[in-house]
Amino acid sequence: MKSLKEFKDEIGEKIRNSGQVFIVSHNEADLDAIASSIAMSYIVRKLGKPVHIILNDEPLKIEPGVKMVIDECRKNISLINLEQYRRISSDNDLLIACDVNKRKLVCCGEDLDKFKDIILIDHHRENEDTIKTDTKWIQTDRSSASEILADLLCLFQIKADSFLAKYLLAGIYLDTNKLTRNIGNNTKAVIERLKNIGIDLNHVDKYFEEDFNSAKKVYDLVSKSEFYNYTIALCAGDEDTKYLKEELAKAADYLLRYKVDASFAVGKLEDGSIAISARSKGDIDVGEIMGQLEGGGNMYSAATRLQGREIEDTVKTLKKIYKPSFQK
Ligand SMILES: [Mn+2]
Repeated sequence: MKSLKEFKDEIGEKIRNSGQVFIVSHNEADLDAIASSIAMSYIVRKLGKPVHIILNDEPLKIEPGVKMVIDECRKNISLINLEQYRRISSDNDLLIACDVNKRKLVCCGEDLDKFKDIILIDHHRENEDTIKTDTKWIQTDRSSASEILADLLCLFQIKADSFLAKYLLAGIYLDTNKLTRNIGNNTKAVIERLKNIGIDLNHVDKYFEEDFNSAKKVYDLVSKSEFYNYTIALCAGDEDTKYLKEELAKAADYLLRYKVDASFAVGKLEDGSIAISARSKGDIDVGEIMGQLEGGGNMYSAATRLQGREIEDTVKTLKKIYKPSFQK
């Protein structure tokens, strides 16, 4: 397997040889998505290339923490939507996908053939929908894309400024349930390095401030939880309540504080599809379970979204899938 240093050299060359560089992350960007994308844009800029982050989420639906980050850095970073990308695209464009590797999760999934080359940097497992490219760094034992980007910045000898350090720390906070799970030695080292930049940790917390009504929805959902086989917590919303994806993620995160190995939160999204957020302490592979339900992720954190189903039959299917073979 190649080293991160070799990967760094490889992408450095591809960036230098491209006309302009576009960075994309998964739809409905979260803090890890936006932080890793911004970090990548610092690298491209250092190599002297024009760089744009494509973010095609509906402005009103962007979650508050991500919106704060965007508002803070809008002056320094070019954020464009899909339509704007299509207007300026040319033959020698490079695409870098951060915190995502699946075609159906990026807004430019239909445009992938237009890029001369594509680079993937992610911490989610690959599957048959993974974007085809030879240039990828996918490390599922890393807490977050932000952690990987923090290491890449070092290799490119770029010192994060206090803004970028805050964003990366926020990305790591998000994907580790505020530093309570999925923290390896490398994660700890990265966190130390970022903290040493002298950032105000209270400000990182600000990105996580919750809207009361949303928090109440999360706790109401959590209160519906049932515990199965003593090791699994599952909560499911009713057919009439619409949740945001992050609300389901928060409910699943919350449930891990109990004596369980894994947790699932099932609920209906605004568009009528059913989403599941799954979390694990490491003994149950939730990435594999979500993989069987058209979704994905990794051992600790995974999710899916299903069309044309009801809550009840989704829960039934889910219960059939998590059986002891996943308990490693
Ligand atoms: Mn992530």
